[in-house]
Amino acid sequence: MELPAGLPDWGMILSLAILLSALVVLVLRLVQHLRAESRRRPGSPLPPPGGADQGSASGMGSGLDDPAPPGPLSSPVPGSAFGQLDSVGLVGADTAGLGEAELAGLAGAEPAGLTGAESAGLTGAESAGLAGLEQPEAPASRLRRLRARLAGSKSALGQALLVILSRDQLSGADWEEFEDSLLMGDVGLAATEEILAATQTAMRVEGAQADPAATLRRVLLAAVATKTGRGIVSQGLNGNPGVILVVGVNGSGKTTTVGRLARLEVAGGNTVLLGAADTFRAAAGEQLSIWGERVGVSVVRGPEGADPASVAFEAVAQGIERGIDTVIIDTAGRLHNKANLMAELGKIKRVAGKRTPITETLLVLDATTGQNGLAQARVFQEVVDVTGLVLTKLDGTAKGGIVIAVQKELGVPVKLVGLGEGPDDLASFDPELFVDGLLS
Ligand SMILES: Nc1nc2c(ncn2[C@@H]2O[C@H](COP(=O)(O)OP(=O)(O)O)[C@@H](O)[C@H]2O)c(=O)[nH]1
Ligand SMILES: [Mg+2]
Repeated sequence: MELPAGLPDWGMILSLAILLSALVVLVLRLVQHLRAESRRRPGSPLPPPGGADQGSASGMGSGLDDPAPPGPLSSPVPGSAFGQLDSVGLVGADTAGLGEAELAGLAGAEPAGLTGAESAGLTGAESAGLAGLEQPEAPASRLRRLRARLAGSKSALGQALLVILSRDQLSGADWEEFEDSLLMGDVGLAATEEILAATQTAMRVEGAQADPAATLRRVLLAAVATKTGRGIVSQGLNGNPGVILVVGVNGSGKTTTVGRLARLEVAGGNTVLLGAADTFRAAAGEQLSIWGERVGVSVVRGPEGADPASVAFEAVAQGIERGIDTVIIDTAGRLHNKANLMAELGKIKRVAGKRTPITETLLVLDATTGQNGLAQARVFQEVVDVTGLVLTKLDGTAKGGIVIAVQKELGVPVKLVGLGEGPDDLASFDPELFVDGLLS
């Protein structure tokens, strides 16, 4: 009688099965390990050169060294890879689901042994583009450059004040002229009265020994001082990203500021994600994507006409899931009427702050619009709780007084200033540098 043909085979099949399951366990372990690694990587980029504290306190204060490349490379996906998220009407579960799916795709790609740009999910052409990433100017170097520019610009306001104060005997007419100069320099009524009174007192006390330039410097510095700090809060708590909401009227320089701020953060060693919540013009999202692409920063966009609040929500959700340091949200600046603005911005702020608090609401003001800009600023301050001001186009005005007026009016510090058209012409506002610039 023949042995049943299956018998010796069973032994072999058993050993094979044991061998196979051992292999499967080994492979699973390996994949698990690689996934853990891949998750850790986007979440914890190289520490900012200046230390986390410095980095969070102020964009300018951090990273005095050359910007390291972690920003671009640890930004998990390039702008184009998820640039056109369909965010219409997505809130809550839907939006979160989208992020997870994307993440899963990412995690799956890494264990395949890809490195660097490839592991971030880049295609060939895109990784070629990475090589051409711009290195944003380091904070210390741009401060030096901006100081030179500010000092070089002849200030009508400062010069006018100095000329008057240098006269021998100051008459009532001279003081009136002094007052008029301040008003014409956009200093605003309240601050003008204070500066006038303080200067008169100082000149009286110092008498013949008075040094007009030194006195004026002291008085102006006091007028520019604010109680609250000027650092940008760009990091969140509990490992969540800092969320910066950027608001202001059309043309004030919001999108430019978002792009420049992204560069500043990247230069400080932070990872950044941008949210294009100006969905009214397709060009607005495109403009932001170009800023992002130049420094390897991703942009979350929605189709034209999408609900801006859901784009903002999605950007924050993506920021949390990807372990990004700072999410910066650009908004539209339609100022048809206050009720409209209030409804729209209020909603964006509420929805964007659902997952993690908004750490900074920056109001962007065009310095060349003078008192007009001030009126707009008041409306925005009523609608959203502004935590800092960005004065753009200071290079375009000789009336630096707007800095003093707007701070006094809103009780909020000027945190950043735009001093030119270049991509890195944005710097922390430095009161001493500013006053010296006025008086030089
Ligand atoms: N000279 C100068 N131009 C600026 C500055 N900031 C922004 N701009 C210009 O202002 C215009 C409007 O800027 P944009 O960011 O599109 O304004 P938005 O409508 O508020 O987003 C653009 O042409 C910018 O180049 C600045 O600091 N100086
Ligand atoms: Mg814009």
